[in-house]
Amino acid sequence: MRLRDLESRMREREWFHTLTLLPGAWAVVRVDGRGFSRYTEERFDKPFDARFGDLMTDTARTLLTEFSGRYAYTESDEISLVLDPSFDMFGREVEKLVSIAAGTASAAFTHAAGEPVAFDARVWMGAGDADVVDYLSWRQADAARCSLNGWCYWTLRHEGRTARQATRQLDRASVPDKNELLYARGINFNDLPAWQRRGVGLWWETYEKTGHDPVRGVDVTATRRRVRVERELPMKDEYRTLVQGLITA
Ligand SMILES: Nc1nc2c(ncn2[C@@H]2O[C@H](COP(=O)(O)OP(=O)(O)O)[C@@H](O)[C@H]2O)c(=O)[nH]1
Ligand SMILES: [Mg+2]
Repeated sequence: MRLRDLESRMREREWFHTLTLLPGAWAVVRVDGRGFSRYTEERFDKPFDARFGDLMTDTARTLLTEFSGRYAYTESDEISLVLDPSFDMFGREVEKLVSIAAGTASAAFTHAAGEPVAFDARVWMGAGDADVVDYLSWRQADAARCSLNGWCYWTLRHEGRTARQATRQLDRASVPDKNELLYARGINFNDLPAWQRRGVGLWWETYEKTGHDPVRGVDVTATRRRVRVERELPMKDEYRTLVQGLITA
């Protein structure tokens, strides 16, 4: 068999290689920590741990930077990275995008935590900016739901309930019931830190940097960009307005 034939026959079986993001579509890559329920169990405070939150935020910052993303959002053990329609790294190949996103997140978190962890990655595509706003609202609603649930679950566990008892009690509870459960124990859910209830958003902002030009002997200002990390995100319609502005800017 000629080597050239073998080469092309083998290349053909890299079947998914031709799969690309739809031209002109918005995309979101979402990475999620693999087996983080077990990983976080003995290492971090339940339900929320500021150091864990910082590790996720730093990982989100790395993704935003490496992929020149438009916006990144993190809650719990997941990060959503918004890529605008003109994104053109790796020829928009899906295999490259998901593998490098998962690899980058895994490396960044592992490096900062000093212990190996892995993230998976998936791609979501949006037809327009309204779709992206819906996507981001969806993830923020998930953050709120998981946060309330997590607080209730760990409050019950810390009181001595078993995992099964706590889960069973919460299965039957409505959202007002859950708020009440916490309130009766002196916890006002709405007063808990915003990053725990609403997640954390990261985006690029520009700022003026003043420096001195020693040759001309004058002060000069230059426009630079940096990552803004917002731990006090608004919610619902206000959040939709914020992200709408960020992605259409
Ligand atoms: N201790 C702790 N755990 C967290 C924190 N944030 C997220 N987690 C846990 O991360 C897990 C994420 O859920 P999920 O992705 O469904 O579980 P997985 O499949 O085991 O990764 C949940 O069990 C959360 O309790 C945190 O701040 N502290
Ligand atoms: Mg996970």
